[in-house]
Amino acid sequence: MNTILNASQLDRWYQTGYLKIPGFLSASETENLREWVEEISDWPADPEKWMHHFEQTPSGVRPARTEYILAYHPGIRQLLTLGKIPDCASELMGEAAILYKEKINYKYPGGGGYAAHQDAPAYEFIRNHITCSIAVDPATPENGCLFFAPELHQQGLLHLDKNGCIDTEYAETLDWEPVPMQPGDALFFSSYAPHKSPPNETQQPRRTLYLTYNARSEGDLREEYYADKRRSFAEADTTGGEKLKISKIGHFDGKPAQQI
Ligand SMILES: O=C(O)CCC(=O)C(=O)O
Repeated sequence: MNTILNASQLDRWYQTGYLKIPGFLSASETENLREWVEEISDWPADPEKWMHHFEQTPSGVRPARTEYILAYHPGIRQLLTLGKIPDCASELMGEAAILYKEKINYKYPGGGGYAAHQDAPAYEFIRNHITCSIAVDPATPENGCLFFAPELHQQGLLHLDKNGCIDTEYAETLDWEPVPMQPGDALFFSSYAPHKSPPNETQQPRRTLYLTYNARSEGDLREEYYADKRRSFAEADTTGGEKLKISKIGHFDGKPAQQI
């Protein structure tokens, strides 16, 4: 396993449950990523392949998220499966890590925020998981960067509501720290680290990649995760209940919409 992190970064990780690494991608890697994200957001709908999700914003229906990208983009595949991102996830996990899921959240102007939550309840098949987010655009409190409540990631699941989010009253008692990012910065976080984000109140998108890794010793579960997710979304469509979900927990505060 390649080691990348120094002792103070590891201390911060263990203490708070998250770790920002400024300038994690080089300038050319960051520029490639920006171009790839633009290509991917223009992919036409193809329900057999990638999964696009849309939301209603004040300027119309815009992409909210794209996931299940890996097989269709060689550059993204290489970035997510080889080198410093999986190496760093492995180092933080203390054992070899393998990709579980990947998504781009676009958060276009007026795009919705996310209620306080832990990721763990949405990832049913794994026990040990870490997410790496990579900023494509600058992320600020104004355009919807992540906010974390530190030092609670060792406490298992906190008080959850019926949507699988952290109970609102309890969430209000926590101390939330904004984690602004620049393009190419990485932010690793435990799937038990409480986080949330506000809507984008600016006129520019706030695009971010979210890459979740599980311990390889638990198996390669990515296909199983996505097959289950597609099944549960299809069921929600036929029951007419929560159509247009973008996640298995109800943390998205925006307005999911059909592509037009
Ligand atoms: O992109 C964001 O603002 C928050 C995303 C998030 O927490 C999630 O997708 O679970």
